[in-house]
Formats: sequence, structure tokens, C-alpha cells
Amino acid sequence: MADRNRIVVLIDMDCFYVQCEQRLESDKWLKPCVVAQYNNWQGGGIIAVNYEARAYGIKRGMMGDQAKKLCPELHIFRVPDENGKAKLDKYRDASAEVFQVISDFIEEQEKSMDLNNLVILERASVDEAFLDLTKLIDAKPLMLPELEDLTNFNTKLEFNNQSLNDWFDQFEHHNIDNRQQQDNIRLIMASMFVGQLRQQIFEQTEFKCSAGISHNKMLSKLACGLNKPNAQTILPMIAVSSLFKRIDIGDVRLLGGKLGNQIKTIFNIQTMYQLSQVNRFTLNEKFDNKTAEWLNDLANGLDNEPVSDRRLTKSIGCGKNFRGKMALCKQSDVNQWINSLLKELYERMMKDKEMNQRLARLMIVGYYTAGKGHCHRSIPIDITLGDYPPAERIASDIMRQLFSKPLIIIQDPIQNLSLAATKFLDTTKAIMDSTAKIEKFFQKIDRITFIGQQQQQQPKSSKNHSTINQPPIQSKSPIKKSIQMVGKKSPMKNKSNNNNKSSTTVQSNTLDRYLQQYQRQSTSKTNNDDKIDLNDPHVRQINREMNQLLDSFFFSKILCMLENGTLKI
Ligand code: DCP
Ligand code: CA
Ligand code: CA
Repeated sequence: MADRNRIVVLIDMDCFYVQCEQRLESDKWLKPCVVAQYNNWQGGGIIAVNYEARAYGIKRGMMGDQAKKLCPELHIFRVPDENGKAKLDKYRDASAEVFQVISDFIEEQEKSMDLNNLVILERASVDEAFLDLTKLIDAKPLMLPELEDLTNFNTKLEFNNQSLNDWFDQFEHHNIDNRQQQDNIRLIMASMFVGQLRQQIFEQTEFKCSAGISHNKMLSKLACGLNKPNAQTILPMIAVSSLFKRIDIGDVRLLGGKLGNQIKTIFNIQTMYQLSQVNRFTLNEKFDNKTAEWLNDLANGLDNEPVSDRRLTKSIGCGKNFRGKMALCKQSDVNQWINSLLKELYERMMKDKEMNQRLARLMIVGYYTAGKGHCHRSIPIDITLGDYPPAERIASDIMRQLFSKPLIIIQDPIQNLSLAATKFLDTTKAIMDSTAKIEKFFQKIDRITFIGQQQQQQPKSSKNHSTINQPPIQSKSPIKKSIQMVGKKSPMKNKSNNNNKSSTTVQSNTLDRYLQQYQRQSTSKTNNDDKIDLNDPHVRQINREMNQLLDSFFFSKILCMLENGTLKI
């Protein structure tokens, strides 16, 4: 889709961490405040500054003591600390609240139009969301809203200092059959939606936010920052070239880091407008074809990166710096910190699992040492049963990955450790995958040769189940067949039939015994009634797999899930 056909919005909370704190201490609203981390040194490092404090020249990255000199009445909120680590739950929970309001608002709007999936919502960070409103706006008749409504939402226009008022006039007095005018009206319609959404966020969370309304991610992000705080800015395509004359290359999304600096140095330029003057051929000399094309597009206000449908974070992470003398020199210290970080991460992973019905499949461990720089290791997380394994198991996997052999002293001390759980899968999908695995497993079991199977075989009529309390198992599924088969074969079944236990319990108990029996490989001299030919190569193969599964509590858990009905086949 051509770039100006899309309607893309960025919503970004104003001085987010400060607002989170102010909400908890409401007498601090409207006062100059900052949030600082690690208080024991020069008043702590400032990570968020509200707009009242910015007026005194206070900036992120300053130390608390330094900021106090600029504004003696400054209030410094402290990030809570737990075991030497910043505790950010408060801000993450507040973020989830905001995203819930956004999701609910979208759902409500779609419902009122009797349509689904009109809005694409992408969580961009703890306090930012991109929205693609193209379908929603195009599902409505092209119509100008009331100017007064828009000004109430503190809507600004970025177009050569033109006021929103004057801009509106031209739509009212000219016909709107040209495409450019129509696109501008679509932006204005989107501003109404955004204004109402911002109002909802404020009413439900007390938080103020700003927004940029334009045609792509780069432009909406840029627009959002133009009139902060508590304002929304429309940036039409026609305004881009004049705006770019005052936009530093480093202020553009994705050009803030190394690449932006490189561009400035190579071409000896500063602004986006200057970048637009660098011709494609020259760009191609310095960058590969794809990057050159992308930079050329950006410099002309074009960015075709789609807003992806992602309402949840891509990963859950935590980390800790160990600067200077704090660097970790002993393996036992690393072990302790891995366990401590993992404890925090696991709590969040569990919460995330509950709230979002998803499980992470991969743990990425990052560490930094002077000798090796930044390094990463990936450790798969076994979620076979729709749940996480015990944290201790992951911790020992991590330690094995980090250290091939036990050491007491580490030669190259660790200055930073981080953990991130990622590659999420729906819990339902995880259970389906494991079910498929179990099915496959039981298909193998079905093939086991049982000694004396013939004598013990029961007639297949469902009447046979009449002695059992629960209804007979109807499904032809291999897992249930296998459980039935095992149940039939065991003397336990008759006992249990007599004392009226439920069929699943009977079968599970029987299966349990069967498995125990299975595990006792050493007793190769089984008596004849004891069913399994342990020398059969196929049985031995199954046995190996069975032991692996038992080892990871796989089987006992399946039984448990079968009994309580969480696993259905
Ligand atoms: N944050 C942080 N460390 C950083 C950057 C940000 O801890 N280096 C935290 C604190 C911020 C929050 O993330 O409050 C959101 O970051 P923003 O960059 O969006 O900044 P703010 O929301 O604080 O301010 P603004 O109003 O400019 O968006
Ligand atoms: Ca913000
Ligand atoms: Ca932000």
C-alpha cells in the first residue's frame, strides 16, 4: 500500500515512570519530580523527568544531587531495590493497565461498527504503542469532525506554522475530491479516535500521554515528540520536507544510534533534509543497496515497515550490572546471581502465563566481560506439558552453558548478567504439541509385545465398563487405548473395580505401577505374569525414552492432567 494511504499512530506516555509514582502520591502532581535508580551514589541516576522538572534543565542521565542543585524543591522518587536489583514491577503493571485500556477501547469501537480486526495494535515499548487505523478510518464515511472536539483533545498541526483552524477552513470551503485532501481528512478523522482513546486512558488510569498521527511509523513517532506533553500532533505528508529541515538525523526512529552517527560523519550532514539531498548513487557507494534504498525513503518521509499485530512484549527480561570491584569473580557468585535473577524472571513469567496464556520456549543468557565483550547463550525451556520446568533446572542448564567445567575463580570477571525469556507459544498450542508427542509415544507402546496378552484380553463390549463408576472411554485415541490396555492387563483393575474407584484413577494407578515395573530394568527375571519382555529391542528403546520422560516428571504430570481433565485428547 502506498505510504500515504496508511494511517499510523504512535501513543507514548508522558514521563511515564514519574506519572506512575505521582499516581501513588497524589500531592506530587504538578510538582517537579524525577525517578532515580541506585540511590547510594550521588543521589542516584535519573531515569525519568517530568515536564515541571525539565523546565529547570533537569535531564535523564543526571545524578540526583546535581539535579537538586538546579531545582532545590525537586522531589526524587526512588526505584525500589530488592537484593541489590531495581524492582520495576510497578511500572510494568501500570503499562499492562494502559494496554488493557487501549485494547478495550479498540474492541468497543469495532463492536460499535459491527466489524472485527479493524485496528492493528503493536506494543512498541513499556509506554508506547503503534496503531494502524487505516481499515477503521476507511470503514467510515469521509467526514470532517467538529474542530472544537479536536481542540479539546489538544490537537496540533505540524505544517509550516499553520494553525489547525486555518487548515480546517480550507476543507470546509473547497471540494474534497482530490486524493491529498482526502488523506488529510482521514488523518483528522484518526485524530478524533486518538483523542477519545487518550481521554479513556486518562479517565481510567490518571495517566496523560501524547500521540503522533501520520502515515507511517517513522512519521508518527516524530510527530508524537513535537508537542509533548499531553498533546496530539497531525503530520500530513506535505509538511514533511519543511519539517525535515529542523530534524536531526539522530532524532529519527532507528537512526538514533551508530548508523545515524555514521551517516552524519560520512556525508558531513546533520538534518534529515540534508540526507534527502544526498543522491541515491552516493548513498549506494557507502551502504549496501537495501540500506541505501531504505535511507533514501526515510529521507523522503517514506517508511513501509508494517504495524505488526503484537499486543504483548516479545520477551521478558532482567539483568544486573556488576561494575568495578563488584564484578563477579567466583563461579559460586555467578550461580547465586543466576538463581536470584531467575527467581525474579520466573515470577514474571508465571504472571505472564496466567495473564496471556503463553509460555516462553527459549532463555537467552547474556553476559559481559572485559576480555570477551558481550556474549549470549541460548537455552531451550522444556514446556512440553504446558508449564515451565522448575527454575532450578533452568539455573543448572544455564550454569552448564556458561562454564564447561567447575571453576572456583573466574579469570575474566563478569560485569553484567542478563536473562530473557522469549519465543513465546500459546499454552494451548504447547499442550497440543505435547499431546501429539504423547500420542506418538503411546503409538509405540501399543506395539509392545506383552507376554500372556491373549489370556488376559477382555471382551470389547461397552457392557464391560458397567462395573466401573465412570463412563467407558469412548475415544479410539491411542493414549486412551493404551491406558485401557494397560488397565485390562493388570490384576489391579479387578481390585479397583471392586472398590468402586473412578476408571481414570484405576487406569492411572495401574499405569503408574506398570511404569514402575517398567523402570525396574534390573529385575530382568520377571515372573511370567509380569507382562514385559525386557530383552525385546523395541521395548528397550521405549524403555530408554520412558526413562527420559520420567526423569523430567513428564509422565506423572500427564497422569495428573488426564485425571483432572486439563489434558483432553
Ligand atoms: N526508561 C529508563 N531508562 C531509559 C529510558 C527510559 O528506565 N534509558 C524508562 C523511564 C521512562 C520510561 O522508560 O519513564 C519511558 O521512556 P520514554 O523514553 O518514553 O521517556 P518518558 O516517558 O519518561 O518521557 P517522555 O514524556 O519524553 O516520553
Ligand atoms: Ca514516554
Ligand atoms: Ca517511550
